Amino acid sequence: MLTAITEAVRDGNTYDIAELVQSGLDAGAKPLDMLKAMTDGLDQCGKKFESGEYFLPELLMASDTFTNGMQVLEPHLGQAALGQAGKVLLGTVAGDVHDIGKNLVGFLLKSAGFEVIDIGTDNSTERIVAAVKEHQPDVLGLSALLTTTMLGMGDVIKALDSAGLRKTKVIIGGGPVSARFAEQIKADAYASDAVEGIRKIRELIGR
Ligand code: B1M
Repeated sequence: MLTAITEAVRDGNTYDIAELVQSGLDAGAKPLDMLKAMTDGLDQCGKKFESGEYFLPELLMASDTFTNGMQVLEPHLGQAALGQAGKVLLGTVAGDVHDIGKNLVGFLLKSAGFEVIDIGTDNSTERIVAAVKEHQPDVLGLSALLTTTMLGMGDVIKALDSAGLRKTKVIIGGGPVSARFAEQIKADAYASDAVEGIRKIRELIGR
């Protein structure tokens, strides 16, 4: 059944995914295993895109399928008392519309009791700095999936420094970024996946 879920996301089967996820839940599958099966589908779709077997429409269909599946799965990922764990502002940097990883981090943070302010995708440095000023989050989480857009993360950190806003800690994540890159741009933390992201955010806040 997990394989069927992975294949449905990979092949952009937007129609059957909700039923597949519901059947998995009914059969007692663990929600986190189903989440992994869905993200594996996106990964496989990405590899096929890279090898030239799939094209942009297939990427879009896979992404829509993932979103449809999440609508069924999200309520089962658990919910702790909202806002008690801390406040996190999330967004992707300028030029980047990939939001599935960011959304996943957001889902898990909310489930763990964090207040999440999601400013969406393709945010200019100025917009991110203004949002930090307005919301005063404990942590700013930035996501980038392109080797070109990841450079915008460094710009955001420099701008936060200049505005005297580094009381807010910065964590970065996304396919092309790494712990080394985080160090280079002076981010406070890097996470390779959403679960590690939640752990690192907890460490940054010290709660
Ligand atoms: Co695009 N895309 N895409 N894409 N896409 C990639 C990223 C790519 C690797 C595909 C490939 O070539 N193999 C490639 C990037 C190459 C590069 O720069 N090195 C690529 C490209 C080239 C492009 C376009 C340029 C294609 C084109 O137009 N020719 C274009 C750019 C658009 C733009 O942003 N300006 C584009 C467009 C798209 C779609 C819109 C079609 C769609 C995105 C839809 C959406 O997000 N709403 C899409 C998709 C779906 C993908 C792939 C297939 C899947 C990405 C994904 O959602 N993965 C991707 C290939 C791949 O990644 N294998 C690909 C699942 C998600 C859960 O993983 O976001 O990495 P990810 O998040 C992970 C971790 O990175 C981490 O946690 C998550 C796991 O738990 N994480 C964080 C992420 N953010 C975090 C933040 C944290 C902590 C952890 O703290 C704050």
